[in-house]
Amino acid sequence: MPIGTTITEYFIEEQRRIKGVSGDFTALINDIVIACKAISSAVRYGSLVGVLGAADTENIQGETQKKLDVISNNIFINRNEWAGHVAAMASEEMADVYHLPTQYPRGKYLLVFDPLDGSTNTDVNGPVGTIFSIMRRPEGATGEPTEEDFLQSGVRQVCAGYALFGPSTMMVLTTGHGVNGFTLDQRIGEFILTNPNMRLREETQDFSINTAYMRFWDPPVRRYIDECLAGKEGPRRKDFNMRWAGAMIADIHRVLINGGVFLYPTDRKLRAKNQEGKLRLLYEANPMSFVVEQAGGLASTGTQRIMELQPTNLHQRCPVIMGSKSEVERIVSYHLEAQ
Ligand code: AHM
Ligand code: MG
Repeated sequence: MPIGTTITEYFIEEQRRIKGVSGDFTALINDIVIACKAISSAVRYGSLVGVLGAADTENIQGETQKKLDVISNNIFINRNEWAGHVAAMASEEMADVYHLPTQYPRGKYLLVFDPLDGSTNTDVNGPVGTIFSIMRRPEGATGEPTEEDFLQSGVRQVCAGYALFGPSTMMVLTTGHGVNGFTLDQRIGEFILTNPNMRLREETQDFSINTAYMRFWDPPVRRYIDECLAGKEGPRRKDFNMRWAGAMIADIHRVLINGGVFLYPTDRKLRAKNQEGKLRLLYEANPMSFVVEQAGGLASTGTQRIMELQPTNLHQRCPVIMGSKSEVERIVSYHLEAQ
């Protein structure tokens, strides 16, 4: 049986189309792909290799880390620190910028990642994934990269994507020219292009939000969900479905395939803790926004385009509303009307 287009082949072809490139970017993607395969393997073997459960440590957000959070973070670091393509890295699991060991050359890219999004799902054999975003180090910056260098808005991302560890392992990514999905063929250990040029469906009746927080929501979010729940008898004149995997990566992947909207909005409870949202801007909201927008969707806080937010710190949070264009536009219009 012929092997389809591998992810390496895809990026080498892409590289050939751009004159005078060094190949650094293609090599970096290659290391990210290997890291995702290694994380996929650790996730897949679960209890058999003793990687489930808590790690007895907390991350910068005060969340108890899972063993797999720590393992995945280490895999991502080890795979990407040696080759000379990145200048520094940052992740959900590390308080500060990760500076490369002195023996390794510094490259021109900054890499941010959430090594295992939705990691509470590991204990129940639910879907989890890795999210990453690549930026260029600002022009003229010298010495070791600082936090400041990472504080770039999402529109400056060079590439972003995710690996989803579900019944099959997939990588979905964009370099700003559409979105492509690859499925890991476990028989040969290669990601094969299975979902070229992914586009978000316009017509939709799915929404994805944790309704346990309904009593804390702001009126525009409440209005949107109430109208969905009213179904055929309500102003939308159709019935909706609700889905919540508990891992943003799985919920947004479903939105990419089936259409719909994913919301993790700000609410009264989060604001009382001085949080603008739950999800983190640099390594969760921005990369997923880049993918969704490149597939023809929209990503907003309710009042602002996520990718235009100016980050002020590495672990900043923001409200997230993303998915099919018309649904996000509707929710944004409800926010504008409420102002
Ligand atoms: P994590 O990066 O620590 O796993 O947290 C992010 C996850 C998202 O994947 C998911 O959408 C959300 O947290 C679920 O939160 P909640 O438990 O409040 O529904
Ligand atoms: Mg996460």
